[in-house]
Formats: sequence, structure tokens, C-alpha cells
Amino acid sequence: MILRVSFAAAAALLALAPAALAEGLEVRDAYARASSPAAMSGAAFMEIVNTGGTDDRLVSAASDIAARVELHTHVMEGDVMRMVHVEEGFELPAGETVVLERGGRHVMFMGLAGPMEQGETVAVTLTFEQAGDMVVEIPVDLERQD
Ligand SMILES: [Cu+2]
Repeated sequence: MILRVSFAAAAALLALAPAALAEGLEVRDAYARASSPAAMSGAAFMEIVNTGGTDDRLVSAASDIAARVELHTHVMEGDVMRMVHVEEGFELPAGETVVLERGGRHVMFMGLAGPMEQGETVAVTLTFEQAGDMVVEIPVDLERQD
């Protein structure tokens, strides 16, 4: 019972101060897409800028729009580009910008709860090793090519 109460208090604090907890990290130019209205999966792309003096790491992502959210990258296997789940997350060296982009690293939504509609936004919680949780509102852009 005591554990449950203190967990709730911690969750409330996270909800109140996401920006402060993610100090030193900035998410720019984020967008999300699915390949078709019937698609069961989608992805989000963005630039993550570590403006602080400490190395950090994006360890996980979560969202209500999908049953599972994973951090993925693409690897070449012979002539075939394949997506793989990056268990250790994405390293964010101090002072550097890490780009999540088509054909590269991305946030993967698996088992979409519904179609991703042009112009909607999806709320995604990014969890960083040092900075904690950051909630980003990511616009759905089905037309963007890069
Ligand atoms: Cu993927």
C-alpha cells in the first residue's frame, strides 16, 4: 500500500514537470506516419538535440496509439534493408544532434489502435536515461517524404 501511494506521487510529479525533467534535451521537427489507413504499424521521426553537458540515452518510448512502441533502426542484410529493435536505445552524446529519419532510426508503433489521420497529433512519451520522461505531441504527416 505504501509503495503504491509513493508510486502515484512520483507519477503525478512527472506529469507536472516533464519539461524540467528533460532539461538539456530538445526534440525538433517531429512527425509521425503510417504507410496506409489500414496499416497496423506506423513510425515517428525527429531530431533530438542534447544541448546539455551530459551524455544521455533514449531508452524507450510509449504511446496510447499502439499496443507496442519500440526503438528501431534499419540494417542492410545483403541487398535487403531490415528493421531491428534496438534494445539498448539511442545514444545521445552531449552537444550532439541525433536524427531519427526514414530508412534509419525511428520510433516504431506496432499494433495501431486506429488509423493515423493527417493533421492529428499523437502523444508520445520519450524516456531518457538521465533526463527522465518527456511527452511530445507529434503531428501526423502522411505526405512528407523525408
Ligand atoms: Cu520499425
